[in-house]
Amino acid sequence: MKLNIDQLTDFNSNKKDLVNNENDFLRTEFSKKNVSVDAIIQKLADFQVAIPSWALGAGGTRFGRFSYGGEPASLEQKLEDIGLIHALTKTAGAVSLHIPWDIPEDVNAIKDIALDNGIIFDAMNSNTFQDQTDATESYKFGSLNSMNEASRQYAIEHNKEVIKIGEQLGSKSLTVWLADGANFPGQINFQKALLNTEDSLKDIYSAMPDDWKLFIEYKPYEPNFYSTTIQDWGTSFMLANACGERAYTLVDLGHHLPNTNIEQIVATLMLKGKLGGFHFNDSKYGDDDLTVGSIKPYNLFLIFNELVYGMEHNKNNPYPAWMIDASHNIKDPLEDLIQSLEAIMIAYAQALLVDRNALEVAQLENDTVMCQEILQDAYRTDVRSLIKAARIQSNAVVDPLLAYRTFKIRKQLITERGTKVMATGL
Ligand code: PSV
Ligand code: MN
Ligand code: MN
Repeated sequence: MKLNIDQLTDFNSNKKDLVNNENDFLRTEFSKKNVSVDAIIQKLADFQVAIPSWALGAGGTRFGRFSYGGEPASLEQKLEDIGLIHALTKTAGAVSLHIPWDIPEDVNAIKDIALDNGIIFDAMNSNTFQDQTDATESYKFGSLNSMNEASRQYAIEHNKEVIKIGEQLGSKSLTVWLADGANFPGQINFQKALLNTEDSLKDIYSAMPDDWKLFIEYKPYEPNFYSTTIQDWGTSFMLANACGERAYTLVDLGHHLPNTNIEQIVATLMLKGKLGGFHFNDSKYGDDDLTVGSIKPYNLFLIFNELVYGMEHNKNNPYPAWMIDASHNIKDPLEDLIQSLEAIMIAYAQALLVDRNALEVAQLENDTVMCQEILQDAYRTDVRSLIKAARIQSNAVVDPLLAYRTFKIRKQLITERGTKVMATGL
């Protein structure tokens, strides 16, 4: 199904004045602090986040999956679903594919659907964390870190294959996340595992076209519960440096031990020009992949505060590749993604509102109280009217969730597709 522009425009009519009035108040308040609300609205309108192909069906846990109905059964349908979210929000103009879950059968047809929906192909994801039915080598005891030369080579070749598919689609980056590690002490030799990983990544890096980037994702545990070879940002950073200039660290918000200061990791990586990719989600305990902003919104704001600072000051850092890496087993996946996009935009808008000149003065004067006040002044501002204004500017709808429900999109998808469970994915 596809939404037409008239439907969307009708939905916005009579909301424009209200949004404008709300923003007039913010305009006056923040101009006193030399913060331009209109420049912020433009930045919000430009912001695009990739949707991963695996987030469009109801997620599962190892205890089961509950289908939502109307879920996409093919890559074509997944792109159509992203197209719907993008039409409503104008913030989801990219897809991140997982190979082999989403190998395009007809590359040109897939490119046409993406183009038609205003979607570009962001980072490609390789999958060496599970054996496929036709696999001739196993990843049971590791992939790029494996002591088994044949498994290692098989995983390297898979990544090179992913690059080739990505090239055909117009992607410009590869994300490597490895489940490689050990479940028990003594199971692997840490040093050899790390060296193998480094050699394998260098091999993959050398197979990338010159205008491609490599993103190396880290994660402290799961599925291995004793050790993970790329367990933290330091290991990822070291490997990225070993690979070369176009290799970067990827931060996934769920890939930290509780209470880790993620905003400081962001600042450090951006200072060194090595923050390449970013996966949004939220968590209470581990890699919970919950809706962005559902648990720790202040933390998300503090992280965005560093991202905004880095984007303004660290010109050596590339513009990060943003992706939502969240999926849940009880929510409508499209509503979940709309909520995540909303939370991302809110945190971004609040971070853009920070009075950076005043903050610098307060920091120089060691006025700790004022430093906190300045950050919280931005965090406590209701920025939803700025996001609505950005949406009006880019022909999205002011309230995407309400529109999704009003247009009865899920019901229409169920009528079109039935109650099928998604073909591939988590
Ligand atoms: C692993 O937990 C991860 O965060 C990686 O980004 C994967 O690509 C994704 O989730 C899906 O398994
Ligand atoms: Mn991730
Ligand atoms: Mn994860």
